[in-house]
Amino acid sequence: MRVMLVNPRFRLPIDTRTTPHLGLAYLAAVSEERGDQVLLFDADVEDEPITDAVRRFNPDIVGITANTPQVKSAWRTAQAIKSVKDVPIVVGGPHVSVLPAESAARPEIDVVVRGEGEAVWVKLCEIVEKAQAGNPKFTARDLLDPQADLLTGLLGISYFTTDGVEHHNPDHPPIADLDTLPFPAYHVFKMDRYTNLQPATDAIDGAKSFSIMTSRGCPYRCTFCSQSIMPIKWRARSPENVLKEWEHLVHELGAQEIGVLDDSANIQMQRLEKIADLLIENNLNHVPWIFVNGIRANLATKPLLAKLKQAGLKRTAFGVESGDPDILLSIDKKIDHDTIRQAFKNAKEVGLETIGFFIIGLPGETEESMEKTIQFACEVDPLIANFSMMTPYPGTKVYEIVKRQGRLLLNDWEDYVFFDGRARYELGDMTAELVERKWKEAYRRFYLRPHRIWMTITRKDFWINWRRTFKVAWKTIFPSKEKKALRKAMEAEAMGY
Ligand code: B12
Ligand code: SF4
Repeated sequence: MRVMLVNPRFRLPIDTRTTPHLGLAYLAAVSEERGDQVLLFDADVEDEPITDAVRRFNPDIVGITANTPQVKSAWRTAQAIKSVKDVPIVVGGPHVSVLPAESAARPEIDVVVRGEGEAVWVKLCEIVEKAQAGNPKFTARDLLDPQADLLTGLLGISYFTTDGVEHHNPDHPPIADLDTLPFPAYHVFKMDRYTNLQPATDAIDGAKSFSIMTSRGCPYRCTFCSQSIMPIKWRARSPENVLKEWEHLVHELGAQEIGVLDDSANIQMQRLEKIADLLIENNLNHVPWIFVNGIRANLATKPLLAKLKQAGLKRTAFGVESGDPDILLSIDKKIDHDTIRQAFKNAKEVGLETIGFFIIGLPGETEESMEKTIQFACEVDPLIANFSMMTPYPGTKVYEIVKRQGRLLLNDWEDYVFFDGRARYELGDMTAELVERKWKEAYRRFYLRPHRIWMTITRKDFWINWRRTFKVAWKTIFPSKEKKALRKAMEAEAMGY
């Protein structure tokens, strides 16, 4: 079968790096395992309009991914595809998993896949393939025909049959053994068009960077986090399976740096230690790698971090979120400030670079609590402090709180990005003015301390990358009207197909 997988165009309103989509890389891999021919269309790096690609490739099924700010672009992309061919169009990803009916109800979308996608995608392709074999004129409408009843038994999907009836089949069980998955199919991407994931190495832009996920899910449920996409049960790949992919990335794909994307990689410390041992034993520790997301601070012991450093780990992040003990308690992070202090201390003592993730504007915040967050950031003093303004994503507890008691200031999914310097909601005495002021202040006060300025300008990365750093800093602290213009440009481009 000819399978087309699409990452719809969505550029962040800052000059960010682009990276191949890992979820689509997995879907491409399971499709190839089935024997399908795969065309990966990443609109962020393609030159041709998607309509040309559809005409040329003539897909039998199309899968589009969508997180929240991307979902409207996914719909526009689906419309463009349908204007060329009435092929079954399937959407998946974090946003549609939480709000499946919204997308399933759209005429240009045929099926929504909720949650982890590989197993459901394979079964759906089998259904479409079988139906097409029996009917050479098969279209998307035939897939949704209530008489044909093709989709009833498939778990994990939502759709509307052509008689207008809404269907939400029960969830598909999570993949029990992640080692059974093939490695992500990076060869279907135009790899030379991606810049690196994060500047993990001093080579910066142009370094061959790959992502890896060694575990899926997270057993915690912080009130602000969109974890609903993955099952609550944390599942891990075996260290041996991780090693095999690591070898593949370094020896066959020439990885110069690796970003580990796990939500909580260190839930089982022994497993991580074993991975580190294997990387050392197999001489893979010369390739620097980073934890892109936070690892749990309560499980970041000094011996573990020292072993990881020896295995090539260059930088680790910790989700701190708030400097205020009551706020920290209220977001169910299940951690305290002394544990976080200790984790930063451990990381620095073994020579790791650190990133701290902080949130300004959590429900219940006051000027004092935000002040404590800024002070705590300065105290633990990571190499990189990332302050986000609280964005209530659908499916999170914060979203429910804001909807019930607050005033949501966002009315377009495309506004659900972090970088535009505008508060997303007001709640009680917490005004947008206060959140925006403290957010800007957080960046200014953290980065404009004399020792930080000195530290920044004496780093090699800074001088290699100084234009971009200034641009991002300028836009962060002094946001412009750029985002609106960017959205208009994107829409205009999409309408022109
Ligand atoms: C790496 C990452 C990034 C990277 C790269 C994103 C990318 N293109 O992959 C960067 C740094 C660019 C990024 C940016 C953002 N991210 Co991000 N990111 C992640 C992270 C940590 C890992 C993504 C990943 O590779 N997952 C592993 C793969 C296997 O899972 P997956 O991509 O979800 O795909 C699976 C399923 O979703 C499903 N699926 C997905 N698509 C499709 C399509 C079809 C057809 C089917 C059948 C199935 C299917 O099947 C896949 C395989 O199981 C996730 C957290 C997480 N654990 O997923 C957050 C996450 C996806 N990001 C999130 C957010 C909010 C953002 C930003 C909006 C933040 C911002 N800056 O404003 C931006 C948006 C950027 C953009 N242009 O769209 C949220 C999304 C919430 C939401 N409701 O949309 C997440 C879930 C984090 C969180 N816990 O809150 N992100
Ligand atoms: S913030 Fe981190 S620890 Fe909390 S639920 Fe999300 S991934 Fe898990």
